[in-house]
Amino acid sequence: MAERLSAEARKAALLELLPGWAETPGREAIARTFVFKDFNEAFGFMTRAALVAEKSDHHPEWRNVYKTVEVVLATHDAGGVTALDIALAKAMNAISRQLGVA
Ligand code: H2B
Repeated sequence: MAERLSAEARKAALLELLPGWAETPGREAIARTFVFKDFNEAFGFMTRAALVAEKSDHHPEWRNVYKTVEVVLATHDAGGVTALDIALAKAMNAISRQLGVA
């Protein structure tokens, strides 16, 4: 199983995920809100991210309202943030950039 990152390791990893990702207050998790052009792009992002998530057997907590997608990443089996969350966050950043989000 992936190792839960220490607070220091989490902070260091977050620096590589800028802009956008931050610690979730009161919980060992990281979060980012993506805002797209419209629902079509938001759902396109979710579709592509879902394929990455399923392939790696690591799944996001997320919520979509129209063109906004709120994502929280944590490794439930480990009770915190692991390299799996950092990898999924990086993949989501890359997908969002391809869709024109900074
Ligand atoms: N996703 C996330 N975010 N955390 C997990 O601990 C997790 C998961 N565990 N997806 C996986 C599925 C596990 O339940 C299966 C059995 O591999």
